[in-house]
Amino acid sequence: MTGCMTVRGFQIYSEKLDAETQQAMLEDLRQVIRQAPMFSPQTPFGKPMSVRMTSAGRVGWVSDRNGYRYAHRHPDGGPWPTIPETVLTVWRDLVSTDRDPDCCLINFYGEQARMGMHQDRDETDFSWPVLSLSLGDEGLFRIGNQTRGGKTESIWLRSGSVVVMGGPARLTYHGIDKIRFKSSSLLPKGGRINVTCRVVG
Ligand code: MD6
Ligand code: FE
Repeated sequence: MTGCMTVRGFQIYSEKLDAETQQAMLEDLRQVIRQAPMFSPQTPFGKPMSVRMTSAGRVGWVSDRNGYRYAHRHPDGGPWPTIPETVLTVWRDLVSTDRDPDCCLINFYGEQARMGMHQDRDETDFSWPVLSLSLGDEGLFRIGNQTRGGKTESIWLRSGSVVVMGGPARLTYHGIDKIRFKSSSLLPKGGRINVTCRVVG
């Protein structure tokens, strides 16, 4: 494991998870996806998002014509699976042993997927950081400011990279500009998985 660097208050651990841990986490996530299939959300404006997603935990993040929110059920009507132990282990190591996250959101990026600049602000409690885990192809992560616009800094997140977004950075704008398709061999068909854990409040 290499050290941690801080960019605009984001703590970035670029090789936090070793190959074995990544593989074990991937198997856990596949189990979650079998129970709660990935879906293609629409923005509140009716535009399809390019990432596919699902969740584990007490609540899951959903988006459709009714807006962005946390829901107690998958859009298909089923319950969300529990958060895998491999994910909780990282949360307990880097964030807290006092409280586990309420939601573990799983995003999948195919070759053309991206995520526009956004704040994570659908939670009611911003005192807890958001923990992000990346698996598979590299993603170009852009970090902005507390308000939309202004200068930004970008960093490639690799398979096994972990980011903690907390404290003054909790409401900083960020996004993924693109992925480097097939830069990793973890996912045989290519693509990138990002897992974010949150206390929703
Ligand atoms: C991604 N990540 O890496 C998108 N959010 O695919 C996020 O939106 C994110 O990395 C909150 C905290 C850390 C993150
Ligand atoms: Fe985010």
